[in-house]
Amino acid sequence: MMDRELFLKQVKSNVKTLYRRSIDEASKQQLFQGVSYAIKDDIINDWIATQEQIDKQDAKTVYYMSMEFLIGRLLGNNLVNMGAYDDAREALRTIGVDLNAVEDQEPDPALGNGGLGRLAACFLDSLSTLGYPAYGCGIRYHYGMFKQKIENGYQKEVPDEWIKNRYPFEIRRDEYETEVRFGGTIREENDPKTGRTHFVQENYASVMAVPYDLPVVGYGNHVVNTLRIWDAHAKTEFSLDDFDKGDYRKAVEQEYLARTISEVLYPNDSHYVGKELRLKQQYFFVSASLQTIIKKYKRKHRDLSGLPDKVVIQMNDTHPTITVPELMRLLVDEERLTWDEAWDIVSRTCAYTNHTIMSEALEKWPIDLFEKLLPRVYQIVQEIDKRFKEKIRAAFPGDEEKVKRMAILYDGQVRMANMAICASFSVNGVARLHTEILKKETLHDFYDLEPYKFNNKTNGITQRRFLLHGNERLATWVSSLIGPEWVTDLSQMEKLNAFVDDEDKQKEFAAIKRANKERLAAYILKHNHIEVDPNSIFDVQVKRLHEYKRQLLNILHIIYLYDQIKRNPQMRFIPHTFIFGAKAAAGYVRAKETIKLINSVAEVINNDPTIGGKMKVVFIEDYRVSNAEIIFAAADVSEQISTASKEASGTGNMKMMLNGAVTLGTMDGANVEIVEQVGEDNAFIFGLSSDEVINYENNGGYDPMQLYMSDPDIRFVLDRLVDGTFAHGDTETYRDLYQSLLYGKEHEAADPYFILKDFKAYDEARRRMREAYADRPAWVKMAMKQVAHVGMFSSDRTILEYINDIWHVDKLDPIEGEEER
Ligand code: NBG
Repeated sequence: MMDRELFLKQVKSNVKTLYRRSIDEASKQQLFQGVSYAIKDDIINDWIATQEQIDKQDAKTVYYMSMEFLIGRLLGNNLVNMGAYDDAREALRTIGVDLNAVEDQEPDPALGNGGLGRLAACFLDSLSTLGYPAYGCGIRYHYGMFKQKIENGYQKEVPDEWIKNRYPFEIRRDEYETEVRFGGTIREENDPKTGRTHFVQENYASVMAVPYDLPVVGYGNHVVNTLRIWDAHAKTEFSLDDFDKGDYRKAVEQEYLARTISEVLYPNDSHYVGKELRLKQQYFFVSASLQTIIKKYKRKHRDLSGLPDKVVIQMNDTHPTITVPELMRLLVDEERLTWDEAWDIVSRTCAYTNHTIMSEALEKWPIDLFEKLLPRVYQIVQEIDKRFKEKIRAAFPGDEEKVKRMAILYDGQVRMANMAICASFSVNGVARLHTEILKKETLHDFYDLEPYKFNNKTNGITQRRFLLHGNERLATWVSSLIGPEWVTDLSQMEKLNAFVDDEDKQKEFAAIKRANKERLAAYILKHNHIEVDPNSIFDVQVKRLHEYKRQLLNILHIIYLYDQIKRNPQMRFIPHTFIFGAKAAAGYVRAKETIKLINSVAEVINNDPTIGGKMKVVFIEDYRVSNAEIIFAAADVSEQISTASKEASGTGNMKMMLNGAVTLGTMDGANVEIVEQVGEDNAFIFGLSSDEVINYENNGGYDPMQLYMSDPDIRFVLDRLVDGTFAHGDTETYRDLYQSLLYGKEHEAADPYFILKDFKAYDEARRRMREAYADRPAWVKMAMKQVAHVGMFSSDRTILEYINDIWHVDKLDPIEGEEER
């Protein structure tokens, strides 16, 4: 319970000391800062208590290494988890301040692209809520994910300077500043103590890594873990020393390095770009984190062989895989362990999560670049590679093809996934189907060699943000029926099954959805100036824009439906609002063309008086965590239509389900498990199976041109791309999309994501969905069942599986709150 008087007093005093203003004079931003500092005070007390407890228990700790943490706004989330949201809102109301408006002042810390980064944030929330000691380790990008503006239908990227107004929840920890070294040369010298050769890096450029800590507040348990993000600083201001010695170039270089490393997040999702700066970012945050981990361990322990009992490092995709050789380097070069001693530690400490089978996302660094930037680390990679090849040869004598496929160094490249698997004691996929594909296809050789490493951890999401905070109406209603336990135990939701046939409850549920649809309609009216009908079906596809996610299939089908309505004005058709939200990587041309197409189709349809408002198409600008919460709460239909086998898991699918949206999708990623939970009758499934897709990919046999020739509907839709209908008469705007579906390119098959192949099945599924929606009570019941069966998709469940199967860390003893302390 919060002392409201005291809270208001603090807010007032903060505004006064920070800005020399009274509450009445304060701007909204100043109020946001004042309120945030007021609750930060409480957070810090719990934060200190938690860290003391970890220390006292000498508890084994999880280090979640990730280049991305898409945490989203913290004020509301922290208040919710501290159980202080209602009190804060009421207190502020008494002085005429609306908490929602204050929350809206917070920049959305977008230190991630999409699912992978958001998953990391959900995991931290669950770790704190479940009471396990953990650190998130990442980068303090000065510019996070860009802000998206739509101009003339095209995406425009605008820099997102999230720390411009100072970010109230972070704390700079100068005392943990750490040096990270790049480049230079390696000198070998004899170590008289051990008689072994010792390696010394010289003439390097160094950067200082300065950590900023963000609190990760657990729900109702006073546990506060740390998200530590590293910022790069120049070693000395412009080093006069070097300047005097005539090493002007190096001094400039170090200064430049420091300014660029933590500057900006690469805006690619499931698609890697082999830029040198990205490798620098990876080494930068990994080296700084590892150095601190070892220092911390050594405060209590002398024998490094015990490290795996106190530390477990989870590598979030291959991005932090440099952990493997860097930890070897620290143990061998700095701590003077033998290779075998060091390898034993590394391979009992590191675990790896794979998040995609898409080949363009697999990181491979050119050897020359790698060696030049990290000369000593490269020597270590060579040794790891050599020993790994010996191991493969011993297991599969004579199979040199296998050795080539599995090697870490091959064809002038360092293959990061191979190194991650070779060194990790655990390799996991993120949904059952995904893990099976890894074992059978993508990573089959590795599975053959060490099957015991492989395991599945189906993703999850935090219900604290995506229901309790994002959909207050539904959250309150659920608690009134089954009590509040679902907040920390989502399996409780199954109790809702007792109410799905209750007509009164159905009505209440429908009214809540309706109110949330009105909230989204208001948002759309304000931001898009489009009026949408809350009685219409809200059919939603929000996620990163990627060809494999097939937003193109969705919009092509909308073109088809639009034509149907125009041709048959009397056709019975429930008003339908198609809602998109998606950012495209800045350099991803085809993704950007798709955004333009969606906006152009929207413009034509929304302004066509002849269809009587039966259809509306809305592209929500700048899709991000904060507006996602509003969108999920209002969704009727959850579009999860990726080409089967391509979406490793998906997590938007779970967030929609949690908010009572029905899945319309392919048997891909976690959709498979969603359908299993909710039952086939309560989802609309269509399209090729992953086996069929993989079979076509391996053996050929799919010819989109033949579909185009034989199916008039498909031909009709495709021709609209190049007849100017959606481009003010211009026939070239969408030529590339058209070509990609029918002809492909030199190294690219035509329609590689099987859009035309699945078109008819998609049409059929959408028809079934519309018919189901027409039966209102049946639909509401189906929507209620989504919530009732969402239990397993909490990230709490996922984290408990990581703990039991991979991490083996113990829960902290209870942390006492301020009153008890
Ligand atoms: C993404 C997958 C998603 C998955 C998230 C989180 C990458 C590399 N992968 O399907 O595409 O839900 O990871 O696991 O971003």
